[in-house]
Amino acid sequence: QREKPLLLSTWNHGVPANAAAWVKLNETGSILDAVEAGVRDTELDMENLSVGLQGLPDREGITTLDASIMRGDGACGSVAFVRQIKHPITLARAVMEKTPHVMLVGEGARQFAIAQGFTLEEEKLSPKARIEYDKWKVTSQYKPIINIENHDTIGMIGLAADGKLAGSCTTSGLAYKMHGRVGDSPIIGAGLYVDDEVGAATATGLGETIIRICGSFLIVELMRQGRSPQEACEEAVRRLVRKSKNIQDIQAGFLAINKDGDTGAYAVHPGFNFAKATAAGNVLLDSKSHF
Ligand code: SD4
Repeated sequence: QREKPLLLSTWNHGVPANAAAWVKLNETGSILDAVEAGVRDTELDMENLSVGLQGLPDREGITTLDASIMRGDGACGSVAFVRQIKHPITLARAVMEKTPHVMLVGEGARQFAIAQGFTLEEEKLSPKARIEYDKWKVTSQYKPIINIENHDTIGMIGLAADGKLAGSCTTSGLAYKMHGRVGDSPIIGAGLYVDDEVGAATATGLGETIIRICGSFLIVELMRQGRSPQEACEEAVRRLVRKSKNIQDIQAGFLAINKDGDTGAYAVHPGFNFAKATAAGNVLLDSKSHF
Protein backbone atom coordinates (compact mmCIF):
# COMPACT_ATOMS: atom_id res chain seq x y z
CA GLN A 1 0.00 0.00 0.00
CA ARG A 2 1.16 3.47 -0.87
CA GLU A 3 2.04 5.77 1.96
CA LYS A 4 3.91 9.01 2.41
CA PRO A 5 6.12 9.79 4.21
CA LEU A 6 8.01 6.55 3.84
CA LEU A 7 11.48 5.34 4.81
CA LEU A 8 13.23 2.11 3.84
CA SER A 9 16.58 1.02 5.22
CA THR A 10 18.75 -2.05 5.00
CA TRP A 11 19.12 -4.71 7.71
CA ASN A 12 18.05 -4.89 11.37
CA HIS A 13 19.72 -1.62 12.30
CA GLY A 14 17.37 -0.02 9.79
CA VAL A 15 14.72 -0.02 12.53
CA PRO A 16 16.50 2.36 14.94
CA ALA A 17 17.86 4.31 11.95
CA ASN A 18 14.34 4.80 10.58
CA ALA A 19 13.18 5.88 14.04
CA ALA A 20 15.93 8.52 14.23
CA ALA A 21 15.13 9.67 10.68
CA TRP A 22 11.43 9.93 11.50
CA VAL A 23 12.11 12.18 14.49
CA LYS A 24 14.28 14.43 12.30
CA LEU A 25 11.66 14.53 9.54
CA ASN A 26 9.09 15.72 12.06
CA GLU A 27 11.54 18.30 13.37
CA THR A 28 12.71 19.89 10.13
CA GLY A 29 10.40 18.54 7.43
CA SER A 30 13.43 17.80 5.25
CA ILE A 31 13.79 14.29 3.84
CA LEU A 32 17.50 14.99 3.28
CA ASP A 33 17.96 15.85 6.98
CA ALA A 34 16.03 12.68 7.83
CA VAL A 35 18.17 10.25 5.81
CA GLU A 36 21.34 11.85 7.15
CA ALA A 37 20.18 11.70 10.79
CA GLY A 38 18.97 8.12 10.37
CA VAL A 39 22.27 6.63 9.27
CA ARG A 40 24.24 8.76 11.74
CA ASP A 41 22.58 6.57 14.35
CA THR A 42 24.09 3.45 12.74
CA GLU A 43 27.49 5.12 12.37
CA LEU A 44 27.66 5.21 16.17
CA ASP A 45 26.37 1.66 16.78
CA MET A 46 29.21 -0.18 18.51
CA GLU A 47 27.61 -3.55 17.72
CA ASN A 48 27.81 -2.90 14.00
CA LEU A 49 31.04 -4.10 12.40
CA SER A 50 30.35 -2.79 8.88
CA VAL A 51 29.47 0.85 9.50
CA GLY A 52 31.44 3.59 11.22
CA LEU A 53 34.86 3.67 12.85
CA GLN A 54 34.02 0.56 14.91
CA GLY A 55 33.83 -1.42 11.65
CA LEU A 56 36.22 -4.18 10.62
CA PRO A 57 39.47 -2.88 9.14
CA ASP A 58 41.26 -3.55 5.88
CA ARG A 59 44.13 -6.04 5.59
CA GLU A 60 46.56 -3.54 7.14
CA GLY A 61 44.34 -3.14 10.19
CA ILE A 62 43.07 0.31 9.18
CA THR A 63 39.37 1.13 9.14
CA THR A 64 38.40 3.23 6.13
CA LEU A 65 34.91 4.53 5.48
CA ASP A 66 32.74 5.20 2.43
CA ALA A 67 29.48 7.20 2.34
CA SER A 68 27.15 8.97 -0.04
CA ILE A 69 24.06 11.14 0.10
CA MET A 70 21.70 12.24 -2.66
CA ARG A 71 18.66 14.46 -3.08
CA GLY A 72 16.02 13.90 -5.73
CA ASP A 73 16.89 17.09 -7.61
CA GLY A 74 20.29 15.58 -8.50
CA ALA A 75 22.40 17.15 -5.76
CA CYS A 76 24.80 14.56 -4.36
CA GLY A 77 28.01 14.16 -2.41
CA SER A 78 30.25 11.34 -1.33
CA VAL A 79 33.45 10.45 0.46
CA ALA A 80 35.53 7.32 0.12
CA PHE A 81 38.57 5.78 1.78
CA VAL A 82 38.36 8.22 4.68
CA ARG A 83 39.92 7.64 8.07
CA GLN A 84 39.23 9.00 11.55
CA ILE A 85 35.86 10.57 10.75
CA LYS A 86 32.99 9.48 12.94
CA HIS A 87 30.21 10.64 10.62
CA PRO A 88 31.24 10.17 6.99
CA ILE A 89 27.62 10.75 5.92
CA THR A 90 27.80 14.30 7.28
CA LEU A 91 31.12 14.79 5.50
CA ALA A 92 29.49 13.54 2.27
CA ARG A 93 26.72 16.10 2.79
CA ALA A 94 29.34 18.82 3.28
CA VAL A 95 30.98 17.80 -0.02
CA MET A 96 27.57 18.15 -1.66
CA GLU A 97 26.70 21.49 -0.10
CA LYS A 98 30.05 23.24 0.33
CA THR A 99 32.21 22.22 -2.61
CA PRO A 100 31.82 22.33 -6.40
CA HIS A 101 32.52 18.56 -6.40
CA VAL A 102 30.63 15.33 -5.87
CA MET A 103 33.31 13.09 -4.41
CA LEU A 104 36.38 13.50 -2.19
CA VAL A 105 38.59 10.62 -1.16
CA GLY A 106 41.32 9.70 1.28
CA GLU A 107 43.66 12.39 2.50
CA GLY A 108 41.86 15.13 0.58
CA ALA A 109 38.57 14.21 2.22
CA ARG A 110 40.29 14.24 5.59
CA GLN A 111 41.79 17.68 4.98
CA PHE A 112 38.40 18.98 3.90
CA ALA A 113 36.90 17.53 7.08
CA ILE A 114 39.47 19.36 9.22
CA ALA A 115 38.78 22.59 7.36
CA GLN A 116 35.06 22.09 8.03
CA GLY A 117 35.68 21.68 11.75
CA PHE A 118 35.16 17.91 11.99
CA THR A 119 37.06 16.26 14.85
CA LEU A 120 39.58 13.59 13.89
CA GLU A 121 39.15 10.50 16.05
CA GLU A 122 42.09 8.53 17.35
CA GLU A 123 42.92 5.70 14.93
CA LYS A 124 42.22 2.63 17.03
CA LEU A 125 40.19 -0.51 16.38
CA SER A 126 37.04 -0.98 18.44
CA PRO A 127 37.30 -3.83 20.98
CA LYS A 128 35.09 -6.10 18.83
CA ALA A 129 36.93 -5.28 15.60
CA ARG A 130 40.29 -5.88 17.34
CA ILE A 131 39.22 -9.40 18.39
CA GLU A 132 37.97 -10.25 14.89
CA TYR A 133 41.02 -8.78 13.16
CA ASP A 134 43.41 -10.69 15.43
CA LYS A 135 41.53 -13.91 14.61
CA TRP A 136 41.68 -13.13 10.89
CA LYS A 137 45.41 -12.42 11.03
CA VAL A 138 46.14 -16.00 12.09
CA THR A 139 45.53 -17.17 8.55
CA SER A 140 45.22 -13.79 6.76
CA GLN A 141 43.13 -15.55 4.21
CA TYR A 142 41.63 -13.01 1.94
CA LYS A 143 38.59 -14.10 0.08
CA PRO A 144 36.94 -11.29 -1.80
CA ILE A 145 33.52 -12.63 -0.95
CA ILE A 146 31.05 -11.41 1.53
CA ASN A 147 29.67 -13.51 4.32
CA ILE A 148 26.06 -14.05 3.45
CA GLU A 149 24.97 -13.75 7.06
CA ASN A 150 27.09 -10.84 8.05
CA HIS A 151 26.57 -7.58 6.34
CA ASP A 152 25.68 -4.40 7.97
CA THR A 153 26.02 -1.51 5.56
CA ILE A 154 23.16 0.89 5.93
CA GLY A 155 21.42 2.32 2.91
CA MET A 156 18.33 4.45 3.53
CA ILE A 157 15.88 5.92 1.02
CA GLY A 158 13.01 8.22 1.91
CA LEU A 159 9.95 9.83 0.37
CA ALA A 160 8.46 12.92 2.03
CA ALA A 161 4.78 13.82 2.10
CA ASP A 162 5.46 16.49 -0.55
CA GLY A 163 6.92 13.85 -2.93
CA LYS A 164 10.56 14.82 -2.42
CA LEU A 165 13.05 11.95 -2.27
CA ALA A 166 16.49 11.52 -0.70
CA GLY A 167 18.86 8.72 0.20
CA SER A 168 22.00 7.95 2.17
CA CYS A 169 24.45 5.08 2.36
CA THR A 170 27.39 4.54 4.75
CA THR A 171 29.80 1.66 5.40
CA SER A 172 33.23 0.57 6.48
CA GLY A 173 33.09 -1.67 3.43
CA LEU A 174 34.26 -5.19 2.96
CA ALA A 175 36.22 -6.59 5.91
CA TYR A 176 39.92 -7.20 5.17
CA LYS A 177 39.73 -5.45 1.82
CA MET A 178 42.94 -4.25 0.18
CA HIS A 179 44.08 -0.89 1.49
CA GLY A 180 42.50 1.69 -0.80
CA ARG A 181 39.60 -0.49 -1.92
CA VAL A 182 36.35 1.42 -2.39
CA GLY A 183 32.98 -0.30 -2.70
CA ASP A 184 29.64 0.65 -4.19
CA SER A 185 28.33 2.68 -1.24
CA PRO A 186 30.01 6.02 -2.13
CA ILE A 187 29.57 5.56 -5.89
CA ILE A 188 26.54 7.51 -7.04
CA GLY A 189 24.46 5.16 -9.18
CA ALA A 190 25.93 2.00 -7.62
CA GLY A 191 25.15 2.08 -3.88
CA LEU A 192 22.60 4.89 -4.12
CA TYR A 193 20.57 6.78 -6.68
CA VAL A 194 17.68 9.20 -6.25
CA ASP A 195 15.57 11.05 -8.81
CA ASP A 196 12.45 13.01 -7.84
CA GLU A 197 10.96 12.28 -11.27
CA VAL A 198 11.01 8.53 -10.66
CA GLY A 199 12.14 7.12 -7.33
CA ALA A 200 15.15 5.98 -5.33
CA ALA A 201 17.24 2.86 -4.80
CA THR A 202 20.03 1.69 -2.54
CA ALA A 203 22.21 -1.41 -2.30
CA THR A 204 24.04 -3.61 0.16
CA GLY A 205 26.33 -6.56 -0.34
CA LEU A 206 29.49 -7.23 -2.31
CA GLY A 207 30.22 -3.81 -3.77
CA GLU A 208 32.19 -5.05 -6.77
CA THR A 209 29.15 -6.86 -8.14
CA ILE A 210 26.90 -3.86 -7.52
CA ILE A 211 29.27 -1.39 -9.20
CA ARG A 212 29.54 -3.66 -12.24
CA ILE A 213 25.83 -3.32 -13.00
CA CYS A 214 25.42 0.30 -11.75
CA GLY A 215 22.80 -1.30 -9.52
CA SER A 216 20.92 1.64 -8.00
CA PHE A 217 20.92 3.66 -11.20
CA LEU A 218 19.74 0.60 -13.10
CA ILE A 219 16.77 0.20 -10.75
CA VAL A 220 15.76 3.85 -11.04
CA GLU A 221 16.01 3.67 -14.84
CA LEU A 222 13.93 0.49 -14.93
CA MET A 223 11.28 2.24 -12.85
CA ARG A 224 11.43 5.19 -15.25
CA GLN A 225 10.56 2.74 -18.02
CA GLY A 226 7.51 1.58 -16.13
CA ARG A 227 8.64 -1.27 -13.88
CA SER A 228 7.43 -1.36 -10.32
CA PRO A 229 10.09 -1.02 -7.59
CA GLN A 230 9.80 -4.76 -6.94
CA GLU A 231 10.20 -5.72 -10.61
CA ALA A 232 13.13 -3.33 -10.95
CA CYS A 233 14.95 -4.82 -7.92
CA GLU A 234 14.38 -8.34 -9.26
CA GLU A 235 15.73 -7.44 -12.70
CA ALA A 236 18.84 -5.85 -11.13
CA VAL A 237 19.48 -9.00 -9.09
CA ARG A 238 19.06 -11.17 -12.19
CA ARG A 239 21.56 -9.00 -14.05
CA LEU A 240 24.00 -9.17 -11.13
CA VAL A 241 23.67 -12.97 -10.98
CA ARG A 242 24.39 -13.23 -14.72
CA LYS A 243 27.51 -11.06 -14.46
CA SER A 244 29.04 -12.59 -11.31
CA LYS A 245 31.23 -15.63 -10.82
CA ASN A 246 30.92 -17.70 -7.62
CA ILE A 247 27.42 -16.41 -7.06
CA GLN A 248 26.82 -19.02 -4.34
CA ASP A 249 29.27 -17.07 -2.14
CA ILE A 250 27.99 -13.60 -2.96
CA GLN A 251 25.19 -11.73 -1.27
CA ALA A 252 23.73 -8.46 -2.51
CA GLY A 253 20.39 -6.82 -1.86
CA PHE A 254 18.49 -3.83 -3.19
CA LEU A 255 15.74 -1.57 -1.88
CA ALA A 256 13.63 0.75 -4.04
CA ILE A 257 10.74 3.17 -3.76
CA ASN A 258 8.95 5.06 -6.48
CA LYS A 259 7.54 8.53 -6.20
CA ASP A 260 4.03 7.18 -5.60
CA GLY A 261 5.19 5.32 -2.49
CA ASP A 262 5.36 1.76 -3.85
CA THR A 263 8.31 -0.24 -2.51
CA GLY A 264 10.53 -3.12 -3.59
CA ALA A 265 13.22 -5.32 -2.07
CA TYR A 266 15.16 -8.26 -3.48
CA ALA A 267 18.39 -10.10 -2.76
CA VAL A 268 20.59 -12.78 -4.29
CA HIS A 269 20.25 -15.14 -1.30
CA PRO A 270 17.81 -15.46 1.61
CA GLY A 271 18.72 -13.54 4.74
CA PHE A 272 18.38 -9.95 3.58
CA ASN A 273 15.99 -7.90 5.67
CA PHE A 274 15.04 -4.26 5.80
CA ALA A 275 13.06 -1.78 7.85
CA LYS A 276 10.05 0.10 6.55
CA ALA A 277 8.67 3.11 8.38
CA THR A 278 5.38 4.86 7.66
CA ALA A 279 2.93 6.73 9.86
CA ALA A 280 1.50 3.29 10.69
CA GLY A 281 4.76 2.07 12.25
CA ASN A 282 8.35 0.94 11.76
CA VAL A 283 8.71 -2.75 10.96
CA LEU A 284 11.43 -5.22 10.02
CA LEU A 285 10.58 -7.22 6.89
CA ASP A 286 12.26 -10.12 5.12
CA SER A 287 13.19 -9.63 1.49
CA LYS A 288 12.50 -12.30 -1.10
CA SER A 289 15.52 -13.64 -2.94
CA HIS A 290 16.63 -15.07 -6.28
CA PHE A 291 17.91 -18.36 -4.79
C1 SD4 B 1 30.82 -2.65 0.15
N1 SD4 B 1 28.42 -2.72 -0.12
O1 SD4 B 1 31.70 -1.89 0.53
C2 SD4 B 1 29.48 -2.60 0.86
C3 SD4 B 1 29.47 -3.66 1.89
C4 SD4 B 1 28.14 -4.05 2.44
O2 SD4 B 1 26.83 -5.05 3.96
O3 SD4 B 1 27.10 -3.71 1.93
N2 SD4 B 1 28.06 -4.77 3.50
O4 SD4 B 1 30.97 -3.46 -0.76
